[in-house]
Amino acid sequence: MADVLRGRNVADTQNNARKQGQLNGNTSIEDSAAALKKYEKGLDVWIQDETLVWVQATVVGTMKDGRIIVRVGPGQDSVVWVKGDYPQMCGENNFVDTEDLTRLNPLTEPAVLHCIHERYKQGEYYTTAGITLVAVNPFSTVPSLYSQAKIQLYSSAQPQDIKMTRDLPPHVFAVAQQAFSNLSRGLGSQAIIVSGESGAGKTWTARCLMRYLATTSAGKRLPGQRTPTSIVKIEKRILDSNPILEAFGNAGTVRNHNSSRFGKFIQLQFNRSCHLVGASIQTYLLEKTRVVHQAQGERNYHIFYQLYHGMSDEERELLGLGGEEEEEEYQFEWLPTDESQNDRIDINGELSPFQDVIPDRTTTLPLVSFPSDDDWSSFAITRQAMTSLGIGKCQQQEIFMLLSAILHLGNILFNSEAHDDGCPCTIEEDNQRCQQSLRTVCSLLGVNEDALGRCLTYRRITAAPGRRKSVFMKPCKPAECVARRDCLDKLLYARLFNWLVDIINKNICGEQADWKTFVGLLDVYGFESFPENSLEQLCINYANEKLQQHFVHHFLRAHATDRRIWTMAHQGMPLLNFQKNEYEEEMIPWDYCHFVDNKDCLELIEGKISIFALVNEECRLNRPSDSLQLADRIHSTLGDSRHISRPKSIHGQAAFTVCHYADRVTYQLEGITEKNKDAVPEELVELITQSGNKFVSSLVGDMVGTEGATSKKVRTARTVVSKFKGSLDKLMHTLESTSPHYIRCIKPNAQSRPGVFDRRHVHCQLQACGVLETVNISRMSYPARMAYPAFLERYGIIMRTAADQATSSRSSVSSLSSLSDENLDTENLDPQELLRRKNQVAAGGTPGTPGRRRRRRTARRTAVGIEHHARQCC
Ligand code: AD9
Ligand code: MG
Repeated sequence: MADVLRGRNVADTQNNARKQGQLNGNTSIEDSAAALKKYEKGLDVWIQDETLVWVQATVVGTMKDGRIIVRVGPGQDSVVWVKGDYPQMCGENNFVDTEDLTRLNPLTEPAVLHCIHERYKQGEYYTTAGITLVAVNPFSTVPSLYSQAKIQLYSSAQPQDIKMTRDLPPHVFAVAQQAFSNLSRGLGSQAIIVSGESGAGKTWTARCLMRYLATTSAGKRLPGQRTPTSIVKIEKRILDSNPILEAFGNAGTVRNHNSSRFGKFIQLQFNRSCHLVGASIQTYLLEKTRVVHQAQGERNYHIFYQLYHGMSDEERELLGLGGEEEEEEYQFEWLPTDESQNDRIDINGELSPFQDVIPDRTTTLPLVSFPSDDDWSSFAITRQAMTSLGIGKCQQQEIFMLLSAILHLGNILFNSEAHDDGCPCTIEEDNQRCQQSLRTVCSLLGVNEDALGRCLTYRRITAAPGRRKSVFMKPCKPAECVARRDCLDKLLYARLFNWLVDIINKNICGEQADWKTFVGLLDVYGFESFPENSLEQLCINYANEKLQQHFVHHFLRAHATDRRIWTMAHQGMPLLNFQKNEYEEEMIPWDYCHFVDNKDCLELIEGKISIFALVNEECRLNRPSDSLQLADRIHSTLGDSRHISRPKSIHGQAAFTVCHYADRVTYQLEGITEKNKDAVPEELVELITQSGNKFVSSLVGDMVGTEGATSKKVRTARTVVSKFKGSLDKLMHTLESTSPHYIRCIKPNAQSRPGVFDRRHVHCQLQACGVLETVNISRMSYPARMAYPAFLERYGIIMRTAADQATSSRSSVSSLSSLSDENLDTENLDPQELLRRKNQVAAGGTPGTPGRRRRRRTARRTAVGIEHHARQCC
């Protein structure tokens, strides 16, 4: 390390200087003049733009008052006056060929955005960003991207030849291969963390990873040796878990026609010979509200539509689904006709309803998404997958009966007029569809009609005056009846989903003795910020904060060579402290790095005195919740944190704003306590337990005596945030034991159209998923290292004498630190030639050819650079 000097580019200096107030409006005239000196006429720069975020411009001149005049576009007359923020240098990057964003020179935010855009235009959807892979969703079928030949290309890289894997073009397979290679080289378990906003391609990517790892591990055998049948079987079962989980856990939303409404972590288990021998699946926070409420233009879970369209007439009769109606409308309240989904842009660019091709799941990777628009064929796939996973015909029938009962429950309505007349609320008697559904629900669930009616319309009150406990039933108001019905429905669906996950796990999980290591695939919801945010968004964004912290720690670990330094970072020390030490040791001039750990924000959400603690406390008090009071308590207790504030725009409303690493989000507190309690009335649990249908009663068997109990302790443990925090802590613990790999999925436009790249939309995502932060840290930590000869080769053109250029010693390079404008061999140069040379230096020579890239990589590993000084001079 002592021999190592590191270089970075001029844009960093500007950025940092600006952050320190040197280049803002308050700068001294001398500083400003010095800064302006760089903006020579003809220099290419990036300037900010409303729509395109950053656009390229050419400097026309500078003014005494610190303004810079630029021209946007080569043939354009328009002259823009740039005030305040200084433009950033363009350099001469070959964007399309830049496979790793950290190689951009200068490495700036506009260059990152532009590079991803240019590559997208050329059909290059994958780009590396340091230790992260950026994957842009093409929203169109690109068969060559996932062909068998591609799999072979990546899997042919021998595990030992880690360099070869790295030199292959960025791809999701490269990440999978890297993880698999690490596993084969005995480097322990691996994890691939896939993140991104809804519709960005996380689930698609996770499916590709699964398919690749399954195929590769099966192919890892001696020539002439056949893969054991047991391994082929387990691979098939593992892959078959996808259609089941997607049918029951995915739904059409306004953002994604196949949106996963739960998070999942799949551990692919490998034995000593690196054969896939099993898997286990952990799911998080299923959106159960969707069963009873779908926002405008959204659908219920796919399985309901599959059931409705996929069954034969006889089967439909048995389930009480009736004949398939010719009309557009479904006969169920909770099965909305998804008109907006029908108008969805097809992946081939034409307007058509759900026209994805069903993936050929036997031989190749899914080229387009599952489920298809054809619910009938999707249902066939789901059924076949169930069979493959050991869910027999009878059990499938029981599942379908339960699903039908859930649909019919939604048709049960309550008589509010009776309540207005002072009578107890009842199930509507005059409504034929309602009465028919009531009968069907009872027969499918195996419960008594009167008992169900009473459970839905009366609530049990337990009073304990003195020592004697008295129980009585109180009629419910119509709204309460509806809430009880919905609660029963959500309970049944969530329990069914968990049951399925358990069954899948039982059938795919390898014996503990058989597997040694695993590759974990994490597909969780990305950061969310809507006009209205509630408990769900708080949990989701909390999970993203956790993952961001994990990422930053891992990233720092990868960058910090000193164990002591890493420990400091791990303990939440701001980056600036430990990097300062490192750079001081090497006598490298230090600019403060403004990146800090997001520990404080996490402490605010999950700490001892935190938002979660206060929301839980509200549940524990078990009193009618008052969101305004809760808001006051949150602000008075936690107001000192710089990560929380009162929302400015929402006057008099119970809300708080959290400043997350990605964005500021305002959360509404209305209804949050009820959501957090997620209480299920005991009477409903008892009703289901007493069901004559064993399958149905078994679903809630474990709830009796625990969830039904009312002791203080149990109530606290059951809250949604406590459960979520618990499962997330476990996940983080597992991730800590692995070597992580990161894939950030990017949605190029909100309309899910192929060929449309909305720069503002992409820029927001790059910010939210931390890509820009990653690039920033890379930049802050001096990623460029050059060998002395390479350094001289590159910067020699600006040195004064030929003798200087010929020397390749360290001292010659060090002498560049005293380089200034006067040393430059400018006098004899034509101004055009000088500008060309400067642009060449800024662009890092002639990038692009693989051979050259490889050479540079080698040079970086061995040696040194101090581009910093040279660049300052140019
Ligand atoms: V959500 O948070 O679950 O709502 P995801 O999982 O990020 O979301 P998903 O993987 O479902 O998004 O991708 C959305 C759609 O984009 C898919 O259904 C495909 O139609 C499309 N997609 C995604 N990735 C690719 C790809 N690499 N090639 C082609 C793709 N199409
Ligand atoms: Mg998904």
